[in-house]
Amino acid sequence: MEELINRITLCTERGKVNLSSPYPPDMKGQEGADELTLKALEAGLQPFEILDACNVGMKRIGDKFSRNEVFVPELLMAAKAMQAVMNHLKPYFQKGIVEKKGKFIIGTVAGDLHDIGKNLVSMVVEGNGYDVIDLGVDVKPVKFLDVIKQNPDSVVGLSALLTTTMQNMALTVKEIKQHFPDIKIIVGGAPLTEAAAEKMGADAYGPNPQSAVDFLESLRCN
Ligand code: B1M
Repeated sequence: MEELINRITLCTERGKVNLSSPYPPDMKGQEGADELTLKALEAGLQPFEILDACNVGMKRIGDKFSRNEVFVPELLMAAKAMQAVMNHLKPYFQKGIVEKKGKFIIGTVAGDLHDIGKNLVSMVVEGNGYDVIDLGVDVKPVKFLDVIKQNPDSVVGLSALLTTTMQNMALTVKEIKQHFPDIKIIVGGAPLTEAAAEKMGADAYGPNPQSAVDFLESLRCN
């Protein structure tokens, strides 16, 4: 089991998508994130354990990027490998409940193209019985306002991965609260903190996908 986990971490870090992928050249002919995830699930590993393995790989490649040891193409390949893993995990996060508990609008804020974390939050929230309206990446405040207008009974989730786009997140929160003061907003993403979330006027900070579910559930109790 540990060997499988380590290989999934390595494939995510190195951007090894599947067996037929020629990248990276030194891993040509080896199984990739795609096949190893299937094997891990068959062996009984839990989807969240597999996800943790990928997050370790993403952290490693991110740290290398910070040290200028790799560049954007390597990050893109790592994201592709992680996507291959998520394709297999999606059904596990989505299966189950049929009756919808409420609506959740989510998007990565303007200027930010990172969507892996946001997609995970979408999957987990959907899997917990909510209707998810995923607006994608680089979502301008006006788009959020349009969709909230059509779905006034929703809760909103904002994701940001860049310290620079946290400013756009703050602006988005401000715009939403100005037009729809009763709409509840949860914000998340690597550069966020509880304090930053509070400062921008969000109702909650989510360090991980489960925290978004917990927030939604807490609103149902009130
Ligand atoms: Co970018 N990137 N990237 N990148 N990238 C980071 C974020 C960075 C930390 C790398 C680094 O320097 N070490 C750095 C940001 C530095 C900073 O701002 N402080 C960075 C940079 C600089 C950039 C570019 C500017 C690089 C360039 O072009 N020179 C550029 C910006 C593009 C843009 O957005 N305008 C860029 C581009 C890219 C790629 C496109 C190549 C690719 C993204 C592909 C994609 O998303 N489809 C990419 C990647 C892959 C990364 C790293 C390596 C991995 C991000 C990731 O997916 N993590 C990242 C380094 C790192 O994070 N260590 C990095 C895994 C994911 C599951 O985690 O998204 O944090 P995360 O989500 C978590 C939680 O945060 C939380 O739940 C998730 C699961 O636990 N969460 C929420 C997230 N949203 C939530 C919302 C919630 C609740 C919880 O409620 C609503």
